[in-house]
Amino acid sequence: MNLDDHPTVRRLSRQAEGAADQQPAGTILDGVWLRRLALDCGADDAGLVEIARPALDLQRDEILRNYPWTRSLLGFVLRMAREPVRGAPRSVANLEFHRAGHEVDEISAAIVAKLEAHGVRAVNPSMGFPMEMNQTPGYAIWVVSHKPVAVEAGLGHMGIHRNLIHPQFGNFVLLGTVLIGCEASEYDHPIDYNPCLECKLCVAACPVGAIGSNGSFNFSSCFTHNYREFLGGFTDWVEQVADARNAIDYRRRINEPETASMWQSLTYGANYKSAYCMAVCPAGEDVIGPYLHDKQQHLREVVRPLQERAEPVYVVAGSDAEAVARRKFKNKTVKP
Ligand code: B12
Ligand code: SF4
Repeated sequence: MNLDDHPTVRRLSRQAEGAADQQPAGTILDGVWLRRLALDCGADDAGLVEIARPALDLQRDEILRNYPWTRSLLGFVLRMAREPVRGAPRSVANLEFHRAGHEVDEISAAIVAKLEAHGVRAVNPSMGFPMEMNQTPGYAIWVVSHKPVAVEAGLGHMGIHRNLIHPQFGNFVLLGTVLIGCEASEYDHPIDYNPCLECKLCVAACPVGAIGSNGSFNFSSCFTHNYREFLGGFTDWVEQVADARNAIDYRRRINEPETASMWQSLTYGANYKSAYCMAVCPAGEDVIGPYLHDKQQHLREVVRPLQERAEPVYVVAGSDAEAVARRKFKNKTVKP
């Protein structure tokens, strides 16, 4: 068929010029309107960053490789409920991580739908998973790294524990980013102080010592334990199943609660094992009050129950994480 004769093409070509579904190149969107759009779609705070911002150097090529039309990034935060994240039962904390995570994805999708209706190209990379698991070597599996965008968008700074701390909501936020095909009339910039108090409660609470008091972060320690039921740990579990000689040998390697926990993650969404760094953080205007009022109470009610919680801790044999877990946490069972 001749493309010019197709009904869709004929209908479009009859329409007046300018009615095509893409904004003309060079369109500048109102920054106030864009931030308002994010809030109207459910975000709790939002900011804008231009693609040329030097702080995006590490990820610009990758963003443009996938979406070469990107001109601006709309970063936003969604508040999480604090008490569910803080309490010892991780099933409750994980419910809140999943709920808020899905909400971030829905907000991003709503923003993209609105922009598309205005003829603006836009894309909503996921909050966390799914990611690009078959990524070209040398590239990250995530499509956008939300934290640097959020920092540049004026939504907070990373604390010692590397989570973004919003000046008001503290670290109890999840992040989203929408890539936009137009420039904005104005952009945001990092806030002029770090809400992190350097109290180092995150350092004290992490069961595998992943957070250094100098702000260094041991990816492997966190990933091995906290992500036991995500990608890396799942592979190990599959290999244990494959290597087990029989059911008794399997149960020797992986006990019943661990199997049940893996089933739960596969059925209801993967569950984090700790996130204690986030749970104990007292920073942020809405969060800090009770901590300033009575630090001992914060230690008693939030920090110690997590430190004293009896639970398996997953480590690479012979690692720093194994040494820390054995030395500092007598109630925990170290599983190399
Ligand atoms: C990869 C990843 C992880 C990895 C690595 C974490 C990390 N710090 O980068 C692992 C699996 C460990 C992880 C764990 C968690 N994550 Co995560 N994760 C991501 C992801 C996909 C990308 C992160 C990223 O951009 N990393 C690159 C840069 C920016 O990270 P970075 O902090 O600078 O640290 C890296 C390097 O700079 C370097 N580094 C760090 N410090 C130092 C110091 C020195 C001196 C040097 C040389 C290098 C160095 O090593 C780090 C690890 O690679 C994002 C989602 C996304 N698409 O953005 C979520 C994200 C960062 N995670 C998030 C969350 C909630 C968590 C957990 C709390 C999950 C949980 N419920 O338990 C934990 C917290 C762990 C922690 N304290 O950081 C949230 C953070 C929300 C917030 N308020 O900041 C995000 C933004 C998801 C979201 N959409 O909200 N995560
Ligand atoms: S727990 Fe304390 S040191 Fe750690 S990030 Fe929060 S305020 Fe900073």
